[in-house]
Amino acid sequence: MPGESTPLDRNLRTPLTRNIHGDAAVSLEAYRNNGGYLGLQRALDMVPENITALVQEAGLRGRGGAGFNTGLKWSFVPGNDQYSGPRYLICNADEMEPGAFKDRYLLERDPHLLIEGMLIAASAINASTAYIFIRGEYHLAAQRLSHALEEAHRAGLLGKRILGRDFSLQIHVHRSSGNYICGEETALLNALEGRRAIPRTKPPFPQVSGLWGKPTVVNNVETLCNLPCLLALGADWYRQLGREDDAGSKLFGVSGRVNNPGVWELPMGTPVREIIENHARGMQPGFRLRGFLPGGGSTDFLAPRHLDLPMDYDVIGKAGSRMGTGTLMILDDHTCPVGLVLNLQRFFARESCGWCTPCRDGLPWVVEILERIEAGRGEKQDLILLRQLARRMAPGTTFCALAPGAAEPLQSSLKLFLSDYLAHIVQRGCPYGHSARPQSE
Ligand code: L3W
Repeated sequence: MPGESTPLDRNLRTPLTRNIHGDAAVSLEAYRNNGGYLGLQRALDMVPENITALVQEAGLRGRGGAGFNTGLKWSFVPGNDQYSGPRYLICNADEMEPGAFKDRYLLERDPHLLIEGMLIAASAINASTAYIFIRGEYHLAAQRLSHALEEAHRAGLLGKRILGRDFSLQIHVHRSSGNYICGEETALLNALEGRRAIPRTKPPFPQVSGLWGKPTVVNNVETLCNLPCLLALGADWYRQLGREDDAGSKLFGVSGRVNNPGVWELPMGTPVREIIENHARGMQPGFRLRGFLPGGGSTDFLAPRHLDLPMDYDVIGKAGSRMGTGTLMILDDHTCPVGLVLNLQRFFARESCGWCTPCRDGLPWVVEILERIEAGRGEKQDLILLRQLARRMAPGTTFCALAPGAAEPLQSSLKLFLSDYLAHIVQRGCPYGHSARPQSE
């Protein structure tokens, strides 16, 4: 039984990956033998409001990209004194941000960590039904999750009267049909209800009116995976894991021309340089770093002068970008920045749900202009047009963050790599020897 779990060590620095030692999924037995389900036991000894207060005090911020305080989000769900109907918990496992591969790591290798995290979150918001909305292409993760859910059911950790308490939870796995927009929380709700996946107006926020109009919390995989150890070891322990203002540890990833691309659990606030040099083992021989996207494809480029910044939500925000998913994409000196931005814009244009004009019409227009520039048919006027289009996709012009996110690498590349754009126009071709084929060819 979980009551027999070994207590967790307060010196633990890697609560997210402590069970992971290879490619295989951690079994329920191995999970329990390493302190699994102690966090749930602690949560079930608390009143729901106190779980929420503890998580808020710990400073856990949403790991999906926005960094909203998790406990604060839960606190908006109406309590039993205000509302007696159903409440829902949804795990957003629709990981599709370009360059992001952190949630898949947790889903495939330690599914019980997520299940325990969901049990804790559900007990805090009084939900008895939960969904894992998982990216359609994540076949192995869905298979391993389903197996882990069966194991948990058989062990009495899911279903009715969990651990003999007045708490029940069913978790359903919903496989997405595979569209980036489904990861936006309100489009996700529409998709789950069987509707067209378009974002809803906020407010009302899902915490008040979500799935089928009922109070709903949508949390990212990594966010939920933070909960078991946070509950077991407390808010003070959790806060001191971070090196700067932000609390906890974080999965940071690196892709690009580095020697060791991958994903690692490190203290929140680890400097960018340390992630790239110590963990990704630096740039490949003959390649120099020209810039990086700190948190996936929908963040602003930062420059080499930003390498000593800590990966901390507010610090990266003040530097003019966002920490987003914490998965860095590196631009090297042999890769055409215009081509890289074009590749990202093609993705965002293709994934637009078509609901808002700046996104539906603006993004294909951006793609057309970038293709022209990359193919050596661009004019200086095109740069003015690109800046105008980026401004028209600013936050507040659309229902969701897709187009504003797409505008970030575009606008920042026009500042940081302007000379590259100009070289394409003046030389009538890509200085890196790339040639952009229109998508239609
Ligand atoms: C109550 C308020 N709740 C905000 C809640 C809201 C949501 C969370 C974050 O986009 C970002 C986006 C992508 N009262 C509230 C409130 N909330 N204000 O807080 O909300 P928000 O609107 O700041 O962000 P969002 O629309 O959820 C998330 C960026 O993440 N991103 C994308 C990642 C993509 C994936 C993926 O593929 N799965 O992770 C990367 O940077 O651009 O900016 O729950 O309800 N006043």
